[in-house]
Amino acid sequence: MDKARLLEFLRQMLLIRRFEEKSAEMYARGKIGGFLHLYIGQEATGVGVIAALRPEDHIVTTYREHGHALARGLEPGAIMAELFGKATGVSHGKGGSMHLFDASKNFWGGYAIVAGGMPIAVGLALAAQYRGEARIVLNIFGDGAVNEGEFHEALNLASVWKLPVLFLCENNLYAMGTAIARVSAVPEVYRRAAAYDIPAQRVDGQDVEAVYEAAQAAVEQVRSGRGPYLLEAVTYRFRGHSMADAVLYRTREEEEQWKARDPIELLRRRLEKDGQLTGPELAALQAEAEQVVAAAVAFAEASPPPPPEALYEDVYA
Ligand SMILES: Cc1ncc(C[n+]2csc(CCOP(=O)(O)OP(=O)(O)O)c2C)c(N)n1
Ligand SMILES: [Mg+2]
Repeated sequence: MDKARLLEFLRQMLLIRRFEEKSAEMYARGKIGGFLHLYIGQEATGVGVIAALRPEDHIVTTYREHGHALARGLEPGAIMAELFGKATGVSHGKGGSMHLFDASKNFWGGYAIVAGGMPIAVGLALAAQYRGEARIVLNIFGDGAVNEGEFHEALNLASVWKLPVLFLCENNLYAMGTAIARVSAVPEVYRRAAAYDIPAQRVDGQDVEAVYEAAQAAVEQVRSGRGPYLLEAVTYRFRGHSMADAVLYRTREEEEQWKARDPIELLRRRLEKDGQLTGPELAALQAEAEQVVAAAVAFAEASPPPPPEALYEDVYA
């Protein structure tokens, strides 16, 4: 894979990591209200898959979506302002962390209901097929979604109608405090696709190159009109489910094992070993992430809250 692409992956992952660390800090300082679910540890998954899309493709995702939004190119300042509940936020300050939205980027949110985005993704795919558009839909969900009725309804309908959906399960092994193996008879999510005659693959979600390559193949299949595909990326969230989670349901040893496979470190080491990344280049990327996030916070701080009359705006369309 060429150096420019790998450096771009590193740049995006560093930005997401810094954005999330700063979000945690802003939450602790009372600047961000409501829920806050961090993407730290899972960066390679979103970055690798979203890089395989075209701008006209749709994305429907979950509440753990800051990284997806950044990888899609939503404005970092407008995302941070949304977390702060400000009028300049991507959802005008009325969505918050779980409801990032940008129609100009075909980024249709941010769903707080587990599996709730799946039927909507299938609907967007049906619209694209009906209108003869070449675009596809990326639908991102967690391992917690796979025992919801909507998962099965969405996969079945997408397969019956050969709809252009790439289902991406970010399997981080836990749904809140519940380990997937405790609640799923078939904990390998990709195997479930066979029940709906959907081709599927499992990929190492910590390896951005592997994710990108798997996503490219999956996207090609979906775009060709042969119907949906299910990609399962096995990954790990390094922090709690949300900021309110003391993480009492897994061992510190398990966490350390996964942190040894930090997606950013894996890519950094690979690039350095191949002589494709120098110390000053890395420092420049880190400084850029720091600067972009600092500017995003300054923008969010300086922005006004939505005025009271905005309560009645954007309610019905
Ligand atoms: C239908 C529904 N049931 C329960 C919840 C409460 N809830 C919020 S997040 C979550 C866990 C989902 O885990 P997963 O899909 O694996 O995503 P992750 O948080 O690991 O990214 C649950 C049960 C919800 N939001 N929606
Ligand atoms: Mg999960």
